[in-house]
Amino acid sequence: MGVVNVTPDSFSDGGEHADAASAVEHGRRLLAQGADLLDIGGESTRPGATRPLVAQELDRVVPVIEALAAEGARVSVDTMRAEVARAAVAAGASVVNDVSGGLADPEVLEVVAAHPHVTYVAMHWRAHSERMRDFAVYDEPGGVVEAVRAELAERVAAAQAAGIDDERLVLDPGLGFAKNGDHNWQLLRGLGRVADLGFPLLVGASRKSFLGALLAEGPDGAPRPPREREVGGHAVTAWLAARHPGLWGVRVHDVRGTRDVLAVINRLQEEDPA
Ligand code: PMM
Repeated sequence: MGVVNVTPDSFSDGGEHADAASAVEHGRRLLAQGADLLDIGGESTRPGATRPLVAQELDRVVPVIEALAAEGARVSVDTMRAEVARAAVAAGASVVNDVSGGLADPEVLEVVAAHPHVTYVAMHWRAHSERMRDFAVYDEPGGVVEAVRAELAERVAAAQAAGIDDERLVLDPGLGFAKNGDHNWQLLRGLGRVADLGFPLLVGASRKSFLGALLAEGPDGAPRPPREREVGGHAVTAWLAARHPGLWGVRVHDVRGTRDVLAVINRLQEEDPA
């Protein structure tokens, strides 16, 4: 899944593709590099971000989805809003990627239920970006892994209750969302517990700050800037692909590098000829 953020303020690529024409161009480039799916988003979920108006979000994503879907691309919309999900599906999106798993706007689940060809990605989330740091507390037994597993199971139940079939559900542990660096590493190590819920998984590690913190360098220990975290992200992809062969997807900025990683892992996993 290649990321196309049509936002002025995303932490990872903010402002790079803020107008429709450059976002469409970027989407085409990611497709040429081998993306199976393009994730189009109009709301930055960077920690501390304030939300765009619904009309702004619609203006950002709908023309980009329309253009790329018309060219045959498989498109996902990254939104927490029913109104945006509805317009995105009408414009040709076949995946709704809801980082709140239906918590921010429960009507999203109804929109997805009403369109039986649409896949729903439910991510683990606790609060909007401006407050999510306050929710990075996992004191229960089993820590972050068991909490994410249990809270995603609740989102599955909500999706099922709204009428979304299990075959259309994908779960995402939500790296960086109400999680500190240690939580992210623990979640990656414990992902098998989330996989045990029995749904395909999507993971978004690309350019996130836990990689920037790990790869900090220089005398002041400054975090590595987002665009220089790609190799770290690729290491996560390699590790996931080797340990979780049934992984549904990775949400990444560098599609070409990710394709290279997957080609190598897949080749290594081939049986030797007898
Ligand atoms: N991360 C971001 C945005 N959307 N969606 C899913 N399903 N999983 C993620 O981890 C995720 C997401 C934030 O990253 P960005 O600013 O690079 O888009």
